Parts: sequence; C-alpha cells; structure tokens
Amino acid sequence: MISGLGVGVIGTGGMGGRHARNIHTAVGGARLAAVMDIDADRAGAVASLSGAAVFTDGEALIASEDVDAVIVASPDSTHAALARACLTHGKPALVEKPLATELEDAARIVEQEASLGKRLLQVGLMRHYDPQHVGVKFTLDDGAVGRPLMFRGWHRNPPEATPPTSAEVLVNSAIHDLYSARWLLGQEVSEIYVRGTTIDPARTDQLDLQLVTMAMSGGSLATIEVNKDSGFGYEVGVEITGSEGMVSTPPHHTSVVRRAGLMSQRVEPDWLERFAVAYVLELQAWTASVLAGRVEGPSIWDGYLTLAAALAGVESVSRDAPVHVDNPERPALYA
Ligand code: ISE
Repeated sequence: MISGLGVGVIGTGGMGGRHARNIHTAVGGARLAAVMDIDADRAGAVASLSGAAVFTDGEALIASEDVDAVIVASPDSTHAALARACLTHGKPALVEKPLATELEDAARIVEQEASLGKRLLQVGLMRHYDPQHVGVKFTLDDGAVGRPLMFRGWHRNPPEATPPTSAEVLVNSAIHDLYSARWLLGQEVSEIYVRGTTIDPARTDQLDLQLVTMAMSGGSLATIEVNKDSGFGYEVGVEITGSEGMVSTPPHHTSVVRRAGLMSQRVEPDWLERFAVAYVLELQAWTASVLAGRVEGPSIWDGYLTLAAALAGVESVSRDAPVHVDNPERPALYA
C-alpha cells in the first residue's frame, strides 16, 4: 500500500508545476497523487514524475478518493470556486494568492469555513516562509529595534509576455507585500493611496510601476514599490524602521564576485529561483499541519484582508485619492 498524504495539484503552470515537483521530491509524508490542467499534455508531463492521475476538471480532482489534500495553483480568477469546492468536500487545501479576485467571493469563503468551525484552507502568502523575511520577523518580535514605526517593501519583477493590468499589479503581485506589512508590523492596513506610472511608453494606461503608501491600524506608516518590468531581474525585500534601530532583509543571497576592479552579485531572474527554499518550507509546513489536523499558515482571513487592501488600492488608482480600508472584526476561528 502506498502511504502518505495524497496531494492533488490543480494547475501545472510555473507555480503549480513547482509545487507538484516539490511534493514529489522534497516533502516527507506527502505524495503527488493527482494533477489537473486544461492542457492535458502539460498535466501528463508533470504526472509522469510519480505516476499521478491526470484530470482536466478541477472539481473532479477534488472529489477523487485518492486525493486527501489539494493545492490550487490555477489562474487567479478560478481560485474562489475551487477553494469553496475543497471546503464542500472537506478537503484541506493550499490556495494560491489571491484567495479570490472579488471581495464578495472571499467573504463567502470565510463564511463557509467559519461554518465548519475549523480551518481547512491556507493561502499561498509564502513570504511567511522565506528565511530572510522570517529573520526580520524574529528581530522585530524580540524588540531588538524597538517599536516598529515604518515598513518599506520593494518588489521588482522581470517583464511578462502579457504585461499585467494596473489592477493585477496590486491584486496579483503587491498582495504579497500587503501581507508582509500586516504580518511584520502586526497591524492592519487602514488607508491606502496608490499612484503609478507606465514604464514602456508603447503601453497605454498600464501602470506597471506603482508606489503604495499606507496608514496602518497601530499608527505605523508603510510604503511598497512594485515594479513589473525592472529591466534587471527579480528583487524582493523589506526594511523596518523601529524606535531604536532598523532591520532589513539582506541583499541578494547569491555569491559576491570580485574581479577586474569590480565587485558584483548575480541577480535572481524570477521568483521561482529567489524563493526556491521558501516554496519547499511552505509545503513542508503545510503538509505537517494537515497531517496533524491543524492548518496553521496564512489563513483565508489573511487572504480576505490582503484582497480588501489590494482592491482599495485599485479604487485609489482610479480616484487618485487615499481610500479607507474596512477591517471587520476578526472571526474567532482566526484569533
Ligand atoms: C507571482 O504570481 C508571485 O506570486 C510572485 O511571488 C510575485 O513576485 C509576482 O509578482 C507574481 O506575479
């Protein structure tokens, strides 16, 4: 008999493909049981790693008896319905960010999970597992730099074949930094103001460089620079100013080369390389928590609040004004 948590992965693009490989090669206690993609060939190539079953329908994978837990890594607009199907089938799931693209859908998922009375879902807000971010969190929680006063995040991306819309820059990318600000400061976003500019003049109204300014519920300030076409590769970091000092993530963790009068460091090309370790740690922690019957990582409440802030940011862009962010009372399940 094959043992281990049978994991089904929905979506086998860059992120889903990486999750499937990590489940197969790097996560003890889990096995790749099934994969789903509307592109059956792409799903078949990933399934061949482990002899996993291939599906072209997400709900059929979720319902499969051989699937104990699910990873949802399909396009953003499909996350909400698949998250709800996992709850309906009582299957624990790691749902990639954003939890949903509409706030009403995210609220419905929160209600559905709350009615079950226990957490089954985790959201793929994976900076939570990046050793560099975790180091900053430890320093802050230790009180080593005093009371946190200001968060500054930078998030520079390589260009994409289809450039994101202004809204996608916030809902798909900046959502990670919104989580980092909330998690590291231990405060919610109470007001957001976003301005943007277009990097390539050939594009029309796509604001692919955005500056996010926020007021936080505990009185701290926060800014995020999101650049979707950096021209040099991928770079994500945070810096926090405290009342007694500052703490930041280190620069790139690639080797430093000194040669011919120059000192240089290779820049990671994309998130799959920059966060390679974090993706493994995320799945190891998720699998262990599912096996222990206690899902613990970033919750759908985090998914809901980060989406609320990102969508308020979208509204801020269109109104060119600061927008208040509603933070409803935290349900007991997410205390
Ligand atoms: C992508 O979907 C991710 O999750 C990456 O972490 C982020 O840096 C990138 O901007 C997103 O498009």
